Amino acid sequence: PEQWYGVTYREDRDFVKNAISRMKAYRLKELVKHFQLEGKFLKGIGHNSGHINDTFVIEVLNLEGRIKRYIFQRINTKIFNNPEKLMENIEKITTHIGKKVEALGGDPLRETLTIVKTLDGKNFYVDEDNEVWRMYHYIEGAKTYMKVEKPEHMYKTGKALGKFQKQLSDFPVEDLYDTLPNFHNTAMRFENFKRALENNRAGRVDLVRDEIQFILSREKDTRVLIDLLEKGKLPLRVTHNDTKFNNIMIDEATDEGIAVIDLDTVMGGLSLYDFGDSMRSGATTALEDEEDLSKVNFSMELFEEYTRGFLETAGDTLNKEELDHLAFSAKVITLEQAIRFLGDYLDGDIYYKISKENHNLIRARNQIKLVKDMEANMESMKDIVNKYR
Ligand code: A2G
Repeated sequence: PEQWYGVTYREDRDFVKNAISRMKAYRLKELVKHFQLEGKFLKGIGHNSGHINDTFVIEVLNLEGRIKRYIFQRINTKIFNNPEKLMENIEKITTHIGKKVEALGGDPLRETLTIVKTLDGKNFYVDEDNEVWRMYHYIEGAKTYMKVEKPEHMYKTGKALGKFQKQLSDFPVEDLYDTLPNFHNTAMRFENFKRALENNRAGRVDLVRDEIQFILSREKDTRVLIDLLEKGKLPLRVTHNDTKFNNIMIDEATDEGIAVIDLDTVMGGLSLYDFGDSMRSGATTALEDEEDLSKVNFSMELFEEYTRGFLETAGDTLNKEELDHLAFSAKVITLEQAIRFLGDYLDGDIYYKISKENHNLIRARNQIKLVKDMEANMESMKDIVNKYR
C-alpha cells in the first residue's frame, strides 16, 4: 500500500488519490464480477467518507429491471492485516444480530450489514495487486450524516447504539478475533505518543508545543479506564469501538437509528469506549476537521439527548462503574483521539488519510477544544447521566 501502481503514496497525495479513483472506477466493473451480484453492473461511485478504507457504491440492474445497490470496499490491509479473521468477525456478529432482528419480525437486510459473498463463497476477494475487496448489501431508505442536524438524531442514535450493545451482550467475546489489539488502550496510545515525540519523524515537534503540553499534562486520565478493566471493575464486552456519528444509519422516513455499520473494529472492549466516541463525534457543533475553533463547541443539549437514548436501551445492562464513568468516557475518548491525530501529525501522516495540509493537526486541535469544553462542563455532564440512570 505504500506503492500504488508504481507511484509512491507519499510523493503527491492528491495526484495519487485522483489516479487511484480513476483507476479503481475503471476497474470496478471487473472487480465486482467476482461477487454474487443480483444483476448487471451499471456503475460504481466513489464514496468519500472514512479515514481508513476506500468505499464505492455499486449499482446493478436486476432481472425485474430495478436498480439494486451494494457497498464495495477496498480494505486497508496496512491497518487490517488479517482480512480473513476480520471478515469472520463481521460474519459472526451480523449473523447473530440478523437472527435477533428476524425473530422480532424485522428485516436483517435493513437492520444490520449483510455480506455479499464472492462467486466461490468467500467473504472477500484478493485482486492481482493483492488488494482486498469486500461487498455488502446497501441499506436502502436510510442515510448517514457527518454531523448531527437535529437533537432528535442524537436521541435516536443513542437508542440504536444501546440496542446494538444489547443485541451483542450474549455473544461470547472470546469468539471474536482481536482485530486491532489495544485499540482503545488510552494509556498505550499515550506511550505511543511519547515515542512519536522522541522520534520526531516529520520534524514537527517544535511547531506544536502547546498541543503536546496539553496532552502530556493529562497522562493520569489515560489510565483510568484501563485500570478499572484490569481490576475487573469494568466488564469486557463485545463493542463496536468506532461509533462515529456517521457509522449509524438513520431511517430517512422516521429518523430512527436503524443499523450500526462499519463493523471492522467490533471486538472485545468497554461499553464506555462506544459511548465516549459517540459523544466525541456527535455532541459537537462542528465537523471533526473544522479549523475555526470558535465554531467547535461541545453541546450539552446533544450530550443529554444521546445519554437519554442510550440509557433507555442499554441502561439496565450497565454496572455501577460503567454508569459512574459515562461522562468521563466522553472526555477521555476525545482526548485519546487528540493523541492519535497529533501523534499521526508528528509521524508524518502515515495512518489517517489526509486531504489537506496539516489535516491531522487541525483535527487534533478540534478534539482538544472539545476536551477543554468537556472539562469545563464535567459536573453538569455527570448530573445529566444521573438524571437518566
Ligand atoms: O477514524 C477512523 O474511523 C478510526 N478507525 C477511528 O478509530 C477514529 O480514529 C476515527 C476518527 O475519525 C480506525 O483506526 C480503524
